[in-house]
Amino acid sequence: MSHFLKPALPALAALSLLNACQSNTSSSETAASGTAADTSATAASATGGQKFLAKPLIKEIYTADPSAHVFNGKIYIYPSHDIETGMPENDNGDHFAMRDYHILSMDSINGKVTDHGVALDVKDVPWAGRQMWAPDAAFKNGTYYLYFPVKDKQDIFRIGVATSKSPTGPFKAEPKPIEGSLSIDPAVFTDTDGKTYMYMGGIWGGQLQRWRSGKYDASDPKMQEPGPKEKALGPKMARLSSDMLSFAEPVKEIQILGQDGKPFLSGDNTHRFFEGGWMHKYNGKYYFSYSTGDTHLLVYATGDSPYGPFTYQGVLMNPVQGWTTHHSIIEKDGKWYLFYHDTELSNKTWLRNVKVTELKRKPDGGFETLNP
Ligand code: FUB
Repeated sequence: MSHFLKPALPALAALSLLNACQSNTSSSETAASGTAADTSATAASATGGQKFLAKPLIKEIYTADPSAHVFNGKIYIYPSHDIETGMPENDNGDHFAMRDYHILSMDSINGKVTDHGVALDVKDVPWAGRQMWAPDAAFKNGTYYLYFPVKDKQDIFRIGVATSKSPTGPFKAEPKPIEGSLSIDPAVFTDTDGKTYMYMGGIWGGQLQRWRSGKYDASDPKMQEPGPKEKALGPKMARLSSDMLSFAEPVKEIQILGQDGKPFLSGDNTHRFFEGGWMHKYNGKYYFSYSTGDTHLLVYATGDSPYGPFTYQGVLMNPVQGWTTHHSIIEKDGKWYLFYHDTELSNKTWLRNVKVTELKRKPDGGFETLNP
């Protein structure tokens, strides 16, 4: 079954079934400032009779995969910039043929959204071939870092890094991808002790299964996934060096376990990791959240260390309109928010729009499930 050829509306069927500079640690551990948020940005939106939990943050361009951060009290969103290229839909996701990144900002959750224009173009990345997918960003020692997955000239996804003195760029790319990086969807998390980690990976079009032997395998990708009764592939991670441009240690796989303490099997596609990982910390616990891909859920698991293992806890959000689902989580002014995307504006799975909605924590720190 293809990664990207499924109908664009699985969501509706499934629904009926069912620190000043680092934003993804809780405010008890890092300072957050800014104006009080109200709730209008999370107000329901309606298109063609359909009701949505929130409205698109901008309508002028298509945006997806929003990695949100609070830098110096302001919200910055690092999304993919979806475009129509006419590429036919296929198993590799060739129709997600993005060529640049635009960064969005807002002073508060309901503030005006500013599009800061092109922050990095694929033509300015010396090693890049095609497809600029979901990026993330970090701030350290006066420099902003944009981490981005793009296929190299051999059509292998690698993760690059680009730097700027401004959170909105323009960013200058390093001449080579991060050594040892692979696959897609970098998510960068700085812990309260100042150590920074990158989580990465995505199966199918994201190529994670091609790295099972430790080396990239260009043969038929359908032969590379574990069988349904085998252990599922986990996301990868590594600590970043203090220069933020390289890994300080070999890339390793993290374990996601069921409540029974056993790793998920590859055939368990309502629980196993697919793509779009995100890490945040709350009350000393590490929350790793991710997309289940072909079952279109955003789910979360918790652990006691940034290295895991992580134990599955539940569903953050039921399927959105559109095949892909990808998110980030930030705290702003004492409230927690989920940034995500759907296809409300286009109803085309490769032309998405980013949204934000408030998350509700349960007394145990977990989340109530949202219906988008
Ligand atoms: O935007 C392209 C890909 O689609 C992302 O890398 C995935 O997370 C999915 O959203």
